[in-house]
Amino acid sequence: MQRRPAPKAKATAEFERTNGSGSSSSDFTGTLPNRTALITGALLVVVLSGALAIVLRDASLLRRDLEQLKTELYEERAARATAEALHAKYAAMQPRTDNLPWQEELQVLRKRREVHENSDEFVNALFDTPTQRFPNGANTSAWNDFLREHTPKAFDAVAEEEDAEPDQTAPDFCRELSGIVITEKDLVTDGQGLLSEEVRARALRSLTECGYVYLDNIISRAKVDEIREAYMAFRQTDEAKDFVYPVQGQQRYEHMLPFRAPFNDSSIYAEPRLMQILADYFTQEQFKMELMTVITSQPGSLDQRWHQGWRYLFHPDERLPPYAAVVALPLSDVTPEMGPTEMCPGKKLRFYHGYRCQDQLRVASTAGTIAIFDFKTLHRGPGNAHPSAERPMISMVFSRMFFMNTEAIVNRGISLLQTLHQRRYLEQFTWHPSSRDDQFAV
Ligand SMILES: O=C(O)CCC(=O)C(=O)O
Repeated sequence: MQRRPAPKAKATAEFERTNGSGSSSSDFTGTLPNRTALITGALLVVVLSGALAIVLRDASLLRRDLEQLKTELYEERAARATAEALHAKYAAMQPRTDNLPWQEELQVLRKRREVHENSDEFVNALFDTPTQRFPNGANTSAWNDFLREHTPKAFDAVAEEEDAEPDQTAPDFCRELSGIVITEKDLVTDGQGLLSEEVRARALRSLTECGYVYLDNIISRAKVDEIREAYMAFRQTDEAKDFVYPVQGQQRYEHMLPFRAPFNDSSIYAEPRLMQILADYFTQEQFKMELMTVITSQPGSLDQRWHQGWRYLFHPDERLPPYAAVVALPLSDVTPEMGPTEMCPGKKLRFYHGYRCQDQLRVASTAGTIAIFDFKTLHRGPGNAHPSAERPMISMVFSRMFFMNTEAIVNRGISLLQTLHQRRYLEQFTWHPSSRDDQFAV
């Protein structure tokens, strides 16, 4: 019986022939397609592996790009959501009020001055004394008269007496309540809402010569209570973080107030009697509210450094008419131990950098009483020694239109939102023209 080779043995025999160990050439020719197939297969494997590697690499790059795009999209959406939220807040802000009555009055005076300064009478007078006038010279006598009238007389005395002791420059009435407080009775107005000439003159004298004046209970207690409660609630909110304003000293904090009720109530920032006194102080020129914040000194806070609102505009010895003033309105009764703002009488004449006041004045007051002090007045917030009561106080800076504390806006971490609110407050103090001609009048 013949034995048939097992298939596996045949495959072995064919393999041997293919490798040259067999005897017949016809066998060799018969194995060629298998060899090509193998080479082709190998090549195919190489090509496919290469292609696969490229595909995998591209896929990985695409995945990376996709992740990056997702991140960018996420960031873009987050930025847009923030911008939309800010915009919604801005859009929800109340619009400006129309021109307030006292602005109209100032505008009438301004127009009258313009007409006068464009008149032949005025222009001719300029050339009456050719040697002293443009283009040959300058006559500053009118300016000197203006300075004499609107800056303290004591300034002259200090300048003339080299050894003069600065503390002696403030007149005695600057330390007496009767000299520096305009009482509730004095604050009663006539039928047209005007203070008496005598009261205005007294307020002006105190501001000019002492550097401060107090308006007793000028804002109602009910209004003060409303603002205080709204402020206490506001400062607990997340939104309040955007309104934090830097303040000197520990255990004090300060917030700007958003332009919305009840904070933007014009019966506070544009109280008509306050506006009259400020207009007198700013020589009937246009002015605005530059900043409105609440400064709170907590129990246990310490004295601030003595300081001024601003050091000087051009030169430490400059003599300037008033250009800015602070209006402080505590939102509670303030006892002496709670630290009412301390003033240094008469220290508005020069810029006493690093000066320490020996002669300070501390006026306790009831809620609703306002203190006005010149921006140059040396002052400080004393520590609050009360065991439990905070002393929150609205602080408003009023200034002539040209003055803007841009450093405070740009460098003190003021958010865009705050500046937008600030702008809304500024708008209230700008006379709004209704015609193109008025818009471009210079
Ligand atoms: O807190 C005060 O009484 C005055 C605060 C003050 O003058 C300031 O922070 O600049």
